[in-house]
Amino acid sequence: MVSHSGLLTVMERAARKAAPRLRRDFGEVQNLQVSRKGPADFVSMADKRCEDTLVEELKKARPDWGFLLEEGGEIKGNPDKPRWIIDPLDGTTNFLHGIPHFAISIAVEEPRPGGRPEVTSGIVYQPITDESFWAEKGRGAWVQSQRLRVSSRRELPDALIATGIPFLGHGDFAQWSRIFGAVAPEVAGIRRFGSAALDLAWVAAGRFDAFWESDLKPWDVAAGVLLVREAGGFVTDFRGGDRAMERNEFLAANDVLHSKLHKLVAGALR
Ligand code: 2AM
Ligand code: CA
Repeated sequence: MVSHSGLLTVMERAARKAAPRLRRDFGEVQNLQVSRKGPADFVSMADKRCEDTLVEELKKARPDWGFLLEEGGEIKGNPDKPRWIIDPLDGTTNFLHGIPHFAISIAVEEPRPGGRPEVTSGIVYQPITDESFWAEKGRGAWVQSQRLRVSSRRELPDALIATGIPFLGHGDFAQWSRIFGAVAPEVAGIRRFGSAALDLAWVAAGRFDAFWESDLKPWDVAAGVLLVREAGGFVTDFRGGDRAMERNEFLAANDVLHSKLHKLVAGALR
């Protein structure tokens, strides 16, 4: 058993404050599926409303911190203080189609004088299952009060792997196809569930053995990457280097599978 820090309590409280409305809106989306215009505008409003609630709650607790928001962009705060990185609804396409697989992601990024800022706390909250995946740097990854560890599977034929597939002109189809072509024949299965934040949380929880995706945004991955690392996993770029954020390539797994996968992926991209 472990208890959160005060900061994590603030983050979880904000997510839980925004969640009931999101759940209600999700119920409404299911009714709107049949309307001619569909629920697209309604979903953008639900997304924005959720973000507004999160910002309001977090501002109350840390008035001088800035924000990086999926919907609202950047809100400057005191540059010497941390900032919040928020995705109010990761898995929007699922939400829009009435598929109950989406999450709120909140991360804290701390400035490092003379260096890259660093994510030190993160939460991925799934409003439908009421699961709260959280991590703090140096204090491990958890779901509610249960410690998370990445899976201990070591063999590719046992590994279930999550990915994100390029869509609607976004992303590099040729690159994704090459990686898929190299990985899929070697592993137990590939899944595309549509929320990068939950994919990473599920790698941390050992549900998925690995994850790869490129062309993500900081708010999709800020909390999830910390979760995987604090659960004992590796997150790198596709060449196995430590520039996942800069190259916008994410390969996450336990140490053994990570080294096997990164060889396959690097081979495919040669
Ligand atoms: P979003 O749900 O917040 O938009 C999955 O591939 C990741 O890509 C998700 O984290 C998702 O974040 C993002 N994404 C953005 N637009 C997408 C789309 N049209 N289809 C699938 N994923 C999308
Ligand atoms: Ca997102």
